[in-house]
Amino acid sequence: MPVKPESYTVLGLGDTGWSCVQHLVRAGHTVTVQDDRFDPPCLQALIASGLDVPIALGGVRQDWLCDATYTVMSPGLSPQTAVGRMALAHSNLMLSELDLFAQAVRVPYVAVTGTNGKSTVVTLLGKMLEQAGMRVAIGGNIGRPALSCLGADIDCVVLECSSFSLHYTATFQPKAAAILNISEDHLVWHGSKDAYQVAKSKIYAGTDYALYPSSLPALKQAADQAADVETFGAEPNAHWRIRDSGEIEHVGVGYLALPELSGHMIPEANYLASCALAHQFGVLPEHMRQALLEFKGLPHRCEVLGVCAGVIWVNDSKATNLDATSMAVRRLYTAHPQGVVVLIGGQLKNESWDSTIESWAGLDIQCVSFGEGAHRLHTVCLRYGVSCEVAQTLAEAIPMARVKAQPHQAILLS
Ligand code: UMA
Repeated sequence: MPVKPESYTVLGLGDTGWSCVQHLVRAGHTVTVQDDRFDPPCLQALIASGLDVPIALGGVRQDWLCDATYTVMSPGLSPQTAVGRMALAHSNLMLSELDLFAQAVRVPYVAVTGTNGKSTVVTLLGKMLEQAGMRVAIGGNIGRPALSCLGADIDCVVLECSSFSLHYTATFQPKAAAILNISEDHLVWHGSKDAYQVAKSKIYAGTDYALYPSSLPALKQAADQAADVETFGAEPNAHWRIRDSGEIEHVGVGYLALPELSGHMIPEANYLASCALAHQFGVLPEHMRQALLEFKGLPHRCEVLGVCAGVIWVNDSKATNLDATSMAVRRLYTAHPQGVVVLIGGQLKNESWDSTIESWAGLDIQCVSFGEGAHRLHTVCLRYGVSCEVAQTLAEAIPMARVKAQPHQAILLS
């Protein structure tokens, strides 16, 4: 069916904005693009493409916002910024890249969001669907714009959705949608935790199947928009849960014996969410099991690097927020109660580490802090009696951690 040409202005010329521009031009629409930076990342690609698309740089043009039927917002653009406020005030209709994807896609798609574990779940889910013989494209926040999943010879699309991109969606309707967890993150972008949760909950608008953690009943109302709603987690009433025996059960019935997994320390909730979503696509338990067996985890996400002098080294450097670090330490300490040395630091977000570090007090957990946040973390450790040494850099911190760790203990790079 031919598409009626419309006028769009795309805000932001990063990966997402550039992907939107190409998609809209290809579809025959009138497009302008603007970025308040003077040298946005995809400017050279746009120039080299020779596409006849007017560009405004170093600011945003009110007349272009008013003239366009649609403003497509890049995910990095917070509504709290001057550009975001201006777009809000002068746009006719605001859209996300996910809406353009939803309008163009011709195969079913599944959407996954959450503060932590999104990339792991979309990757594992993709592998389960592939085991079942489906041709799958994976995209979104994982590093490949959703629109780049179009056009390929595929049977379904799995999208990692950030709260940023969901915030601007208007017409996104996945076949199945999941929120994995919600903890404080991106509060500056959204303005408040409530606004963050509202943005995440938009994933359920228009979906057939909504999945949420049994530990977060506050999501029930949003999830109930879907015809079919399920929960996953450790709570006894969860539709998808893991029995003490290690077997995954679905609505009280044994479903899949979780195989012995190695090479990574992924939270079990991520397995449950992947199985629940794959089930919606008719994937059989044996295919899920095979995918689980072959899945080695993602690089730098609770990745077991190896054992050296009896000490196990785990790289979780992709942890982007305090909750992810806290979860990784908890899991590693459960597996290695002999003791854990945590390398923490780098640039800290504006979060309070107090309750996390306080929860390590009295346990065999020691820290080496490094980089910009090293002294702030050292102060918090002192406050709760957690041993902490300060290093200037990560390179300096690694041998310090090696000296602290005893055989059978673990070192976590967070
Ligand atoms: N920006 C400006 N002015 C503009 C437009 C953007 O200053 O006019 C800034 C933004 O504030 C931001 C940066 O440019 O700091 C990038 O923004 P963008 O929207 O152009 O980003 P893209 O290059 O399109 O990359 C985005 C995602 N980035 C963000 O959401 C910030 C990528 O996720 C994603 O992989 C990519 O689309 C493809 O889908 C990255 C990310 O950090 C990994 N995501 C956050 C996270 O995971 O925590 C949500």
